[in-house]
Amino acid sequence: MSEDDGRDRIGDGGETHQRAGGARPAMTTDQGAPVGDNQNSLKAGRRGPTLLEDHQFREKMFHFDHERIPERVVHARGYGAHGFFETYESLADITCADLFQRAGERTEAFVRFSTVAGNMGSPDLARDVRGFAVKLYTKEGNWDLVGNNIPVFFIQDAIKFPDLIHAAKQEPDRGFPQAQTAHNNFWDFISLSPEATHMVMWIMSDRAIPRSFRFMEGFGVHSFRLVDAEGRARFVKFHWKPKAGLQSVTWDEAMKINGADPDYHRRDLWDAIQSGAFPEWELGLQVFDEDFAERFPFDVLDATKIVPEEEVPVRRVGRLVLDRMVDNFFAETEQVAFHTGNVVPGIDFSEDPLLQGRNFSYLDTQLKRLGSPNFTHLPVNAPRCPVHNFNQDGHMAMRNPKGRANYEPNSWSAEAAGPRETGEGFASTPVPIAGRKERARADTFADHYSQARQFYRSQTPVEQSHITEALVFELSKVDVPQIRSRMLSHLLHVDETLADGVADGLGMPLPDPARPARTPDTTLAESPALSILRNGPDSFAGRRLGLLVTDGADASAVDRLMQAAGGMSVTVTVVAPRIGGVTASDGSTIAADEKIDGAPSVLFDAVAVIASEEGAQALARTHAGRTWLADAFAHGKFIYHDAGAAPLLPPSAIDSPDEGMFDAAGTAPEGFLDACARLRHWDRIAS
Ligand code: HDD
Repeated sequence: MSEDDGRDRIGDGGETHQRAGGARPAMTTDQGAPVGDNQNSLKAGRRGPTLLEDHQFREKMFHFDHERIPERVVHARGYGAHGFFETYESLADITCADLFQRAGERTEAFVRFSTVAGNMGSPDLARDVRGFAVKLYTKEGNWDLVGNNIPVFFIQDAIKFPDLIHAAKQEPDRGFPQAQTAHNNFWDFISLSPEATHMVMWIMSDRAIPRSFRFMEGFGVHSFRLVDAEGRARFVKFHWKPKAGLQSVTWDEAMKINGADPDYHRRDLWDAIQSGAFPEWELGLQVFDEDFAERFPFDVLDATKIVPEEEVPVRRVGRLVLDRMVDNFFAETEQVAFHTGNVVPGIDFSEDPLLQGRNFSYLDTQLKRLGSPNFTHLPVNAPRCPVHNFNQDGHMAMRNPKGRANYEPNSWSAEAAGPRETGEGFASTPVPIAGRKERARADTFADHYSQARQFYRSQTPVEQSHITEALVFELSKVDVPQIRSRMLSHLLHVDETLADGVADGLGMPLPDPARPARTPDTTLAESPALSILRNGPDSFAGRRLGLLVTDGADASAVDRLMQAAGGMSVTVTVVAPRIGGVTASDGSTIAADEKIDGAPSVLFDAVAVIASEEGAQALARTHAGRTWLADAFAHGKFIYHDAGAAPLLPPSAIDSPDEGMFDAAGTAPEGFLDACARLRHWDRIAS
């Protein structure tokens, strides 16, 4: 800063920073008055003090001081994008919902993905449920499908929700742990809530550590209703199926990714959309009638249960494409307000007590968070169809009724009278309801273990071992032995081998099994749809290859690999010892995207090393160099390397090379990338 004119300067040479002028609009205050100097407050003399009269400073600081709004009480950390939903074929036979009437119809969409427990600044790879909230701006109003990436929930009745969330978040006396369930309070609550056992299987599986939002499923969870033009209703469960297949990371990777890139999922979605690789999901419907609901051994109103896809197949009825990032994170992703109660004619609720409670909670929370009942006036929340009613006033009202009439009925002339009812809007399905007023749970909700067992037994052995390891990890952070033991007493009803494995991992004896509210059914058929590994991608497209290079690397080998990857829609990140890149064997420069210690191999789906022996030897003397391939090998990744890379290979890879290792001398890059579609060589790490 120079004393002579008080204007900001950069660089140590004292040169004035030349800001681009021309097309940039002139800066103004919020009142529109021009601002000539945005760097210096108004002072009495150059060395101050600052004058109270400085309205420009006062306005700027006032606005800054009020920038924050309360973060969401759950799902605080999220990331959103715009896109569209396209209907494949008319569904007029099952619903009169306008967006499903015409094949090819496109409906504008906004989606927000989130973690549940962590605060806004928590890392993306926490072991947690992911929110999958979709807003569809239909011609008959906004429909919000506020789902998760797991099709069941922890509790059956919304009255337990505050306790569940209190138990999952930081413990109140100490304010930690952040964004994790590995603590006493969570497992205390869970072990005292047997209804959570099915959900526990899901969150201890790799579903809770997805590789990307792009590679996870979404679920509406509850049974809803579809209603046709004649008023006939059928139950429906909603699914989002990622076209790119399912994929998760391993727990060791998750912990390391959280350090290396806490924004891993955000960055992934940003990169994909910005590069034009728009992620897609298909909307799937499981439609069933009252007869099926009666026959089905579980209550379809119980949100801790699924309807297996093998019993009611998922009909794919349209696709959701995310093709545009927000212009402003706060305005859109932070201010978007979802509400399960936002349904449109043709879609109705069921009596699920969890859904009923949600329908109350979401409006309430939006008022708290956004500060006014007028949050529907914000562009991201505003319907794209006309809105006419007599709701008025309130903070920040931008859409008040015009003219004299602000009530109904009125007898003003047609032009002045305002909107009228048509008799054709949303009609609740006239489900007959009878019963005594009581605080009770239906007997049909009493089976807490059968589907937990079905889920566990539907996993591949690798996935089963991950569930065991996750339970051991989490419960090892619980320092009250009785809580651990109580969890084991539930696991005994899920699967004895699982309970044995967890008890062994904890170094604890097995207790007696918990007394079940209903004897579990141990004969449920396995459901392959529940496994991630059985529902992986067809190709390596959309994935990221980490390519480590050193000085002296073979430029043509690098080029061949890059070409092959580009041809298969695989993104390559070039990692080098220095960000300035390396000098290849032919003297050319290979540009780097990342310096090695900022880009450990956990960030990539597969890795390759093209190096000179001297370059590799030098790198092997650093910690980042030594761990790069060692980690990739330990995580079961596919590895492509040339002869020069040898000093970087871990001893186990040299002693026992396996089918997940590809020597550039004997394999074309295309062959390696084809193999990568399997994502990992599980045999290497199967315990
Ligand atoms: Fe919820 C947010 C999904 C049960 C109360 N929920 C929220 C979000 C998602 C879900 C994805 C984030 C929306 C966004 O991105 O803005 N919630 C679920 C699912 C549930 C569920 C799939 C069970 C099937 N939720 C649930 C219950 C209650 C709530 C039982 C209360 C009775 N949820 C809320 C909330 C939140 C919320 C407090 C916090 C922020 C918000 O609504 O907008 O109202």
